[in-house]
Amino acid sequence: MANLILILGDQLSPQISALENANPAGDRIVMAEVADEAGYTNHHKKKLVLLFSAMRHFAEQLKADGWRVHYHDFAADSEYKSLEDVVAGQLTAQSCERVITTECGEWRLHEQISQWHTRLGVPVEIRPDTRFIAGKKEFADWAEGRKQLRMEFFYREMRRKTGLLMTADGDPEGGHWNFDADNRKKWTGKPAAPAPFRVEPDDITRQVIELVNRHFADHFGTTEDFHFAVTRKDAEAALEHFIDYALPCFGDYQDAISDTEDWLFHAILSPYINCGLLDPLAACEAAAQAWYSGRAPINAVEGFIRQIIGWREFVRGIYWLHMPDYAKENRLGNSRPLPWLYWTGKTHMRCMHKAIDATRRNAYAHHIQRLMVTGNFALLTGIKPEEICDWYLAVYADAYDWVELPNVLGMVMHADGGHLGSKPYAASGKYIHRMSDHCANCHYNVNKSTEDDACPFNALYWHFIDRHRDDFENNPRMGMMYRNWDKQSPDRREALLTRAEWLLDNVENL
Ligand code: FAD
Ligand code: DLZ
Repeated sequence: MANLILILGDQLSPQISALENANPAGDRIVMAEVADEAGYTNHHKKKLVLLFSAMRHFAEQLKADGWRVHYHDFAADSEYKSLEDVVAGQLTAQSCERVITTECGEWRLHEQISQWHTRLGVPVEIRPDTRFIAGKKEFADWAEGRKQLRMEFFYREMRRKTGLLMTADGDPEGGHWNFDADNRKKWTGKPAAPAPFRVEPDDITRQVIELVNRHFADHFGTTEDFHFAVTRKDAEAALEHFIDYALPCFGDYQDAISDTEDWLFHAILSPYINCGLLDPLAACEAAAQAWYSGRAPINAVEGFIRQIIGWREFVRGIYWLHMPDYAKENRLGNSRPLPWLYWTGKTHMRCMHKAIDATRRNAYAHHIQRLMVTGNFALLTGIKPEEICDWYLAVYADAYDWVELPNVLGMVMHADGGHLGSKPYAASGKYIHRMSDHCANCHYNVNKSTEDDACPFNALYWHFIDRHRDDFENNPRMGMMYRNWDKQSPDRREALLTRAEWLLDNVENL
């Protein structure tokens, strides 16, 4: 029986479960660039180039390895608009009797594929995505009966399961599970941040850049200076580059923000890990090896591994545990539309401008920019979760619903009531000042709160605290904030709230 094997744009791994036990001589692989997937959000142009080029390279590799591959190139006037259209067309053309695929990462597409057996009239086998360390059921079993789900405890399970940074006696290497306390240094320019890994576009990538510039001209961002890896070999070289040049300082400066450096000591591996070019476990094993051989300190290596087998696995677990209702959560009752400045970066707030401008140029901003700058601003100004989620889904090369949604709706917006953090990550300008050198170059003064030139984050922070008293006053981790707020004089509180109201009324012109 010949099978039609569908490989999605974020499943570019020869180990993908859909290919297990497949027969290169009889089965047919389908991969497709289609308008529905390229257009369900305003994907950054570099994300489109990355995916289409990586898909094309992967298809070429499969063919070279002896597979029969039907690859559907994007064409604006194609009659095949959706993955279903392409699969239906190939079922007829190839007289295959069954579709095999690996579970996809988005509820939207998952719902569609779940209906295919009736819509297409053939059996559709959906296999688990074994690139993740914890299966969906495993996470649900772990979550079952727990009053609160905390990443840290889940992470320890994942350490035990993988054996990463574990001693033979079953203890964490270095005597602690977590070295985060060492990971909060401000970066003052030294040591110099390494140049990011670069791959110059080959013929395939250049063709895709042309295609994206022609057909997706109105999408966010730019294709200029595209230098992402688009093959497994180059993604593995990017991992080596990170281990050699950035990992040693990754921990120390993990929370730092720079006015001049876009990438600092971050891995810049999420675009590859998420689309299948790089195996997450292999990345962790390479980092662990760097510690065992004395090439990187434990706070860096543990921090990196925690991001992948802890946070990354945890957010995926939360997504599948709570979808589809999760996407509709708005526990803080936000109603503000997304300010246009998120698309233009036109604002005098230096940190916001820099984070959005880097996002526009690179389809990348590091975690603290996403969380404490653009995220913090969205939280404090009360932007509708669905609108800020759609922005994050569009603008980053690593964005897929399963990972973006819990990070934004949960971690940033606290709209799910706190699955991703026991308190919101709300912060005033002081935090940004402590972790970055933006404020010295900013139009606003971070040391002021109520004046016309005061940093907007300051008054907005207190407005957030004040308006959400009912939500957070009894949260043990927020009590101090409320005591600090209540200690201020009525005149001072009034002035802060008046300034914040003005900022909220003028949010488009800050
Ligand atoms: P590093 O900082 O070097 O971290 C190493 C790796 O850890 C990353 O490559 C990534 O695979 C993993 N990782 C770290 N933090 C997280 C996390 N919170 N969730 C999942 N994986 C994590 N990550 C995405 O992959 N896609 C997204 O769409 C996405 N959206 C985000 C939105 C917001 C508001 C926030 C606060 C975070 C988001 N993240 C997302 C998590 C994180 O910011 C990115 O994974 C990270 O910035 C990617 O860059 P890097 O490879 O240099 O990561
Ligand atoms: C994100 C994306 C884009 C932009 N284009 C395609 C595509 O043309 N074909 C495809 O198979 N996948 C694409 N993807 C990824 C999917 O939209 C979807 O996000 C993931 O497959 C979910 O796991």
